Amino acid sequence: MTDVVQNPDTAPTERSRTGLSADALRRGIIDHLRYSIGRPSAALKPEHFYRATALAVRDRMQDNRVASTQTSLDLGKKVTCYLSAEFLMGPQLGANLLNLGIEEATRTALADIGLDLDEVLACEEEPGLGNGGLGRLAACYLDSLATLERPAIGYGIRYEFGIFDQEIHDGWQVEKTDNWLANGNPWEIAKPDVNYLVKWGGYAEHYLDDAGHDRIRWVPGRALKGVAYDTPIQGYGVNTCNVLTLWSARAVQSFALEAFNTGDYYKAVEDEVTSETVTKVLYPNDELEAGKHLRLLQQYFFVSCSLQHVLHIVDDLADLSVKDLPERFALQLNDTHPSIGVAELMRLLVDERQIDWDEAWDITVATFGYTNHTLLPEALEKWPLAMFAESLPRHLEIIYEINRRFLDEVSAKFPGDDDRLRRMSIIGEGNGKSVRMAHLATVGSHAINGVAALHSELLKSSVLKDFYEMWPERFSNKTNGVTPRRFLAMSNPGLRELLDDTIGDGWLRDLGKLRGLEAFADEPAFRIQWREVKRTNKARLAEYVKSTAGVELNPDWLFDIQVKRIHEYKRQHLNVLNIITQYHRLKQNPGSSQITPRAFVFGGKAAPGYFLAKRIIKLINAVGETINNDPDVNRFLKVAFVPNFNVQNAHLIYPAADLSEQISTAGKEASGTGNMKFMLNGALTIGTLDGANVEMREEAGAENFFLFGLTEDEVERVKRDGYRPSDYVDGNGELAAVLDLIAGGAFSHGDTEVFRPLVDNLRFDDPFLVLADYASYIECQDRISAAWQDTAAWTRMSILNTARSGKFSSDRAIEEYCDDIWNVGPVTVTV
Ligand code: 26Q
Repeated sequence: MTDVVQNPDTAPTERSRTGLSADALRRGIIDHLRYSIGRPSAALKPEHFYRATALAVRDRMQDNRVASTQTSLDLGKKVTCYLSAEFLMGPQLGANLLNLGIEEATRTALADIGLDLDEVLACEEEPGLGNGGLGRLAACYLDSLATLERPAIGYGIRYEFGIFDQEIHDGWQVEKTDNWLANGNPWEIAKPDVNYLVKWGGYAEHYLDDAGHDRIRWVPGRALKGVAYDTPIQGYGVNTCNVLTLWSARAVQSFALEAFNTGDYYKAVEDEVTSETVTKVLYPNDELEAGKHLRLLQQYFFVSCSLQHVLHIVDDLADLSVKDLPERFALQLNDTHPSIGVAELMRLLVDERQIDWDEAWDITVATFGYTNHTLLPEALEKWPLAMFAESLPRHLEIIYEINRRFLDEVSAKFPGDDDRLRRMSIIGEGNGKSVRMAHLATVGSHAINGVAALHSELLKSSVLKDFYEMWPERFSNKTNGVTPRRFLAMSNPGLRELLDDTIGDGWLRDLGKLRGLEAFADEPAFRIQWREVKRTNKARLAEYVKSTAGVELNPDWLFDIQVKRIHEYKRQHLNVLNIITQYHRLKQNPGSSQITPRAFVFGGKAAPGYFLAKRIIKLINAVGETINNDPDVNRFLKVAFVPNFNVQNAHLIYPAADLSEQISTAGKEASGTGNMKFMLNGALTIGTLDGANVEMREEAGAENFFLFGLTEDEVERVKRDGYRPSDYVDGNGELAAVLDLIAGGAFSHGDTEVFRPLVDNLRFDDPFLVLADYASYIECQDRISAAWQDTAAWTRMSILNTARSGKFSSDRAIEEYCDDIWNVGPVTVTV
């Protein structure tokens, strides 16, 4: 007979490194406090408890991590490599607890030693290694790849300083360096033995090889070393744990040694200092090509390390040769930032492995895919030829050869069309020659995609039109998505619980299941619960806004939110024009109590050198100061600018919105992903027919979406016909009055200079048609104010928005990439 009553002294307990119970976690945390932190109890601070907890959680992913790589190698499965200059990961502890299924156990473990999980979570310094949408998309895609059990490696740059911290001083943005590594990073594991030499500079020379063939040899001038830092990427509810490998630049010892031997010790140290600047800081100019030498080096550096790593894996596997590369690895280019990879892979194959050009080219094209994220001409990467030649002379030769063969192909298909050759060339003429990275990425990839249906169509009809005509079969759309784990389950615990109770928890892995909510949209009792969740979230945000922006918001008001990078095309200033219009109406008609009370919340960083964007931030704060302190209006309107919008505070912001502002000029926002995060959390959208808004409206139903503004076709037509913003001012007294208020110093203590550049820009240029869309926007906002009065109807629309947001899961997006572009299937990992 088996003894079911075990002796407590000999009962097997879970190991403190791997056990998932509260008891094992508690022992794991205490163990790390003692052996990894190593301080006496009295000296332990909150960040030490965070660090010990993070290390204990990291331990619990290690077996999965090792087994995941082992399984895909053993089974010969294809691996996706996502090459991205940015990964905006956000805080890791909460996400890992959720994906491992140990949130409650960890809460209990910490409570047992007198700690509160929420306080521990708040200690994490987030890795802000990205500017905005593109970097956050990469992070959502890593979460989905792991959750869908697809073997994957994210490759990027370990910036020592991520996106700057934004402070607001006197209404102006002030940038502070982001020292995210100051207290160490418990999630990464340094792999000093995984390192590669990256050479640059020097010159390329011709020589005759042993067989008498003319070959080209690169004699580089300088070198540095890339060292791998690995972060585990745990899937939700599965054993799959992929990896994010970020490269950090180091000086090459042997180079330094030479200087040391000749007695130039200081020169050696200096070299070290300059080498390490390559991964020092993230460039904060999104959507504006900067053309900086160091940026090109950053791109080449991380791509070269990543490709060398991939080829190293191939070499290590007995049954593989580089010819199998397309069968075993998919290399995805997240925009053009890593597109030097096309030339680098050719160099590694042709120069370093003596593969014949044609075969190397077939391998390259079959392996690379390219995702475009922008149509804005000023954002398309172009490197001045002279700069390129100085840094990467051999790569330039390779690009010339790629271009020569490519243009031969174009000529064969379109004989005599010289204009087409000039348009398609990888080398751009005019205004000084340059290397056009979007052309290089397109020519070097078998699959090219845009990030929303409209954007993918515009790609084919505008910037990549000629390429589409050449290879129509290479083009497709992959509408962006966001991870429901982080952007619903983790950040909106109230809604998570309500969903679980109402439709079960299947939505976490299959977001389409949210459709089950539609059946409850008309139930009064459910609507009350829905509103309670939203109100709690609004109270939570109000508290945060009070403590960071000093503005008090009433959770019963309509929360109208626009958070995203500050950019003219995103039109935060159009939002401000509405606020001033409402202000003006109240001032004109002080007795009015008809107005719907609204809290306008903004957040977002401006590129430090973007003059107008910085003035838009100042304007928001100036208007806020005036309105918030005016007793005539502050009973109906409040304006708050949340400083330092990042992933951490985004967790508080999206769940608290009633209304999401997605008001870009049609045709300019490639997709948007914040729009999806708001919809998922039950906000209604006021938006143009731009980016993914088009598909969100299709899913939600036109009656549950507030549409305004010109369409992309109309925008183009208005511009073609000679847009005159002054016509719109002359034809609209309210608009004229609003612009006069700003220009006349109503929000700047009489100062008529500070906002002049903004107002003049709108009156005389207005490149993003703010004034053309003004009347339509105001009319739409008035409809929204009226709709808010019918609480039941509003709640119904809110429920239906969440219910119909399933398409916008990054799981759906990643499945499409896996099926149509990467050809990678799931791999079950057993531990
Ligand atoms: C380029 C050269 C030099 C320095 C910086 C840059 C740079 C850096 C970041 C250029 C662009 C970016 C980021 C672009 C970005 O975030 N684009 C957004 O991508 C999202 C994901 O697809 C879309 O949803 C947004 O519509 C798009 O604006």
